[in-house]
Amino acid sequence: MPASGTLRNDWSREEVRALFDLPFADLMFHAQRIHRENFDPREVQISTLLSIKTGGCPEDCAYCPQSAKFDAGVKAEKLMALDAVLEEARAAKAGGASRFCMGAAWREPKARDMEKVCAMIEGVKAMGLETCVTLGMLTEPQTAQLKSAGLDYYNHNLDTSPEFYGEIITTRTYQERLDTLENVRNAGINVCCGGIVGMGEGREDRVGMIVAFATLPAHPESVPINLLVRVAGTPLEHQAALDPFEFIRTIAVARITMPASVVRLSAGREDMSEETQALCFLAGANSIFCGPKLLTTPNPGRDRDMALLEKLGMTPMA
Ligand code: SAM
Ligand code: DTB
Ligand code: SF4
Repeated sequence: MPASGTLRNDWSREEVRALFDLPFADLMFHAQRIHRENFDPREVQISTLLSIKTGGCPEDCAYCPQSAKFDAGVKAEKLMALDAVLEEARAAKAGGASRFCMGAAWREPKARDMEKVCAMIEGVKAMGLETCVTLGMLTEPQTAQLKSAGLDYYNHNLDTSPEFYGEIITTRTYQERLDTLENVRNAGINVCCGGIVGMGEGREDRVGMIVAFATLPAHPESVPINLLVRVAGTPLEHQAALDPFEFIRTIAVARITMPASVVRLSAGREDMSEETQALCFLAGANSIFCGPKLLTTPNPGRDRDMALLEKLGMTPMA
């Protein structure tokens, strides 16, 4: 086992596989020890999501209800107006969120989109919220522009292992994702990079996905682990449900390999028992999306989440 507190980005597949293979109690014990050395286990960071540009996306990500290639009943909309975005951000802040994440169903933003999104970032930041956006692929000048607008985090997921990736997305390469992540990192913006489990990948793909995050030149500051939301009309609609213990193991291995990163128990909580969510927190997850909607799909509402946190003696991170 690695010395605790040490950040390593030379994780091998064998090491990560061995973590996944540990007896559950040993894996949880190890994850909790690392978690407690780096964080207060009672605290959970709260982010709120808003889809600022919904649907009509040219990409073919098999999980996504916003792709124009499938009919998941999501209506394509234009980029939201600044005022409406700021109103949502104010409500998120009042609801206890510390970060406001704005998502757009784009392959990449155009110049005029960039100006509008930068105004949104400036407005949200002025309210005292941390800002995060996810807009697809970015060039170096675009990352610089976002940085000057005051962007704190950029979300761009690798989604799965390099080997399984081609089964899920054909319109954008793994390397293009890595290039965007490098541009974001070089601009001095915090990186939020995670993936999805439960898409029909095997244990070895979950190993490969964690290795991909943990061997980036620097660990992402934020690592969202999404459980596939099986949306009718997408190719993954009938995917078999993943065993919750496999999801919890993925969280624990993310925590152990990236000790200082905030690991987000991201999409999929609507279909998860409170007990599974509690085990995810014990495994080292310390962030959630709060609010009744993710981008287009339902999420437990604020009241249910606050009741769960209360039962567990957990509190929102300032
Ligand atoms: N269009 C941009 C992009 O993909 O880079 C940003 C928005 S995209 C919706 C953000 C992330 O949401 C995806 O990378 C994926 O990991 C996650 N996501 C989308 N649909 C999902 C689903 N049905 N279940 C779980 N996660 C999902
Ligand atoms: C991430 O990893 N998960 C969030 C956020 N980054 C943008 C999105 C989840 C979307 C779930 C499907 C939907 O609501 O459309
Ligand atoms: Fe488009 Fe992002 Fe959905 Fe892929 S995940 S189809 S890029 S909105």
